[in-house]
Amino acid sequence: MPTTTAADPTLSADQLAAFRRDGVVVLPHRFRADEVAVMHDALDELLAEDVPQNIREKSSGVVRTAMGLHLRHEVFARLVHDPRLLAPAHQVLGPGPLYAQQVKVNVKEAFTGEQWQWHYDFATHHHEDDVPEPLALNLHVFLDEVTEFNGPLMFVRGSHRDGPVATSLDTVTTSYPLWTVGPEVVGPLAERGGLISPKGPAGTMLMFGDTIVHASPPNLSPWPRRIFSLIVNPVGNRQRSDRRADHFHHRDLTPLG
Ligand SMILES: O=C(O)CCC(=O)C(=O)O
Repeated sequence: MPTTTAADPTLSADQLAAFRRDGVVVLPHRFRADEVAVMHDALDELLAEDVPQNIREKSSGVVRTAMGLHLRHEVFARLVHDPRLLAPAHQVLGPGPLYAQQVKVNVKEAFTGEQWQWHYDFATHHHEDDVPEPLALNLHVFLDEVTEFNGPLMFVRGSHRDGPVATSLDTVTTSYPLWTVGPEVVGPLAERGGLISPKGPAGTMLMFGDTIVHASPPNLSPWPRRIFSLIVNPVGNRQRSDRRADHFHHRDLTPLG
């Protein structure tokens, strides 16, 4: 059944309150099924490419993350300007210019998709790219139905309000080095706030901030779980180090929208 797209892409007062309270807001039916199908086709083309922007799982060699997508396909070049993604981000960050910091799909293929350890995004943005403040927002769009079986994200509710917590660099567990948060920190935060694991049909959108602690388990199911992710950052909060490749943190600060 076709899904509907809200004419007004701004968040309601309740949705904004949920974002501020929990650190993540879930927006079902944000993109229509036909739009998601077009993204799927574009992604299939990109996943077939043998390029450094396609980062592969350590064990199986299948693509784990396909990056730099707005520079690789017109479908994603258009998507990063979509008001359904950007309007909620501007509600939180204000009207100032935002740039596309990172544009990717986390693939998590059936049977082989590996875990993402507990982390929050700002630890990487700060340690690797010298981003000054935890202002960036991560805007997800489910390209497949996300269920309890195919490796959904888990968020520690309210952990964004504790500010950046302690991290350490893990270069061993998966093919994607991450500044991770240890069990001694996650445990008490999760006991206090609980976990949220957003599920829903393809076309669902999530928005979460730079300091919320999150993770996802492996996908042992027979169903893939592909999620588009656009990280936006205010131009005034741009990176001060370019030591990572462009697809990890784009240098083009042209405002979106
Ligand atoms: O795709 C996942 O399961 C994890 C994604 C994630 O941690 C992120 O986008 O920051």
